[in-house]
Amino acid sequence: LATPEKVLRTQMPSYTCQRRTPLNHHNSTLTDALEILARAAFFQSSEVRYLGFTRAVSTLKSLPFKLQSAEEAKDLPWCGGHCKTVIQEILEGGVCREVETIKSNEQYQAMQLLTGIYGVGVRTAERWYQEGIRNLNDLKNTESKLTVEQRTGLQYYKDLQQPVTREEAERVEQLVKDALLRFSPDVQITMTGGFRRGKLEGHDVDFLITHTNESALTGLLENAINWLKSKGLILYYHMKKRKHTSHAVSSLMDGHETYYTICALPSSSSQNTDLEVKPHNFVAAEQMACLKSQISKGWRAVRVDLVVTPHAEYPYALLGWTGSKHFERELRRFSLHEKKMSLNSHGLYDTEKRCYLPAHSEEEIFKHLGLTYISPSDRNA
Ligand code: DCP
Ligand code: MG
Repeated sequence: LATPEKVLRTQMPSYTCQRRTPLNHHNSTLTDALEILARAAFFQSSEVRYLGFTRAVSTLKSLPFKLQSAEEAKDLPWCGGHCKTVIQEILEGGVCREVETIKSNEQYQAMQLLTGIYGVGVRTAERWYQEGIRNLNDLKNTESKLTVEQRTGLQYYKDLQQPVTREEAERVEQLVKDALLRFSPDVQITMTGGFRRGKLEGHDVDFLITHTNESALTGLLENAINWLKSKGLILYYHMKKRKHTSHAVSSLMDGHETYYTICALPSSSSQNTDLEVKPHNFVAAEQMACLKSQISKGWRAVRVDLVVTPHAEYPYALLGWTGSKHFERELRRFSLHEKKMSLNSHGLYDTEKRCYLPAHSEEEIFKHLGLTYISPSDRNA
């Protein structure tokens, strides 16, 4: 007779967006190992292997109990083949040789370090590695070749490596609200990303900004950023307007304005430190020296992403920016393959009926897709 666990294993839906993935789960030894294999595949630009490992990780995170044997893994979606071997080795011997080899591999370690710098992607890190760059010190000699973004990433490296706590995220939220409400009292500001999913820390803080009156959004974020800058609270920013998308529902805004910033978050205990933070020149050569320590200045650098969305697209933007990345990827894959609908952060397009499906809430989007609603805290895939 099938045990309840066996039933759960054999009936686990294949798409991540069809099931709940809580923050805390029962198989972290396995997922930690598989995540290293996924990252190594990502560094090698092997999309297929990256997705294979990532899907196995997401399945194990959804499992409401601890997996006992590799035999059980064969019932689970995406946990066969290579993943099953890894699972077996770990469950039987505690470690996986392949994972241990990767962890001690020089190129893996260098890629991990270099891609950890703000503004450095896999291709840049790979090129640097081929040029002999192994650590931050090696980068000093090539400083003139770095982009402004990368130089800023180096400058605040230590601060940006340090996870942002929920308490810090809430203080960032207060700063962002102070700045925006100054220019528009009815603006709506929502913290998205990992913190909306209940994470206790993150690598940045993400916000979504909207207003029922679309014209109130014009220039709003720019004004708020300039105000924060005048207070010395912005160390760096760049703005990206997303390329024109056929999904845009709004007539005034053809893409979401996104500001990628690094803020100087004043320490909680110090008072009026915001006025003492000096304006920063990102390009000065001697700034490499700042790498040594960013601590005990009364503030820390925090990455903050700010996105403006027209009100009509807000539920789609909220769903798109809450993540996790893998949950989003699976939602889009499910929409297209199972429902012939194209989903992004602007809207949902039914390719058979040839129409956009408006929504007033995230719940309504799940309904359009014929999916059971999954709350943000269960989207930690
Ligand atoms: N996002 C996405 N695809 C991208 C970038 C972002 O789907 N290429 C969405 C999903 C992410 C969310 O935006 O969850 C926020 O992006 P982050 O990179 O900040 O991811 P998290 O907030 O989930 O992680 P962290 O807690 O480390 O910040
Ligand atoms: Mg985030």
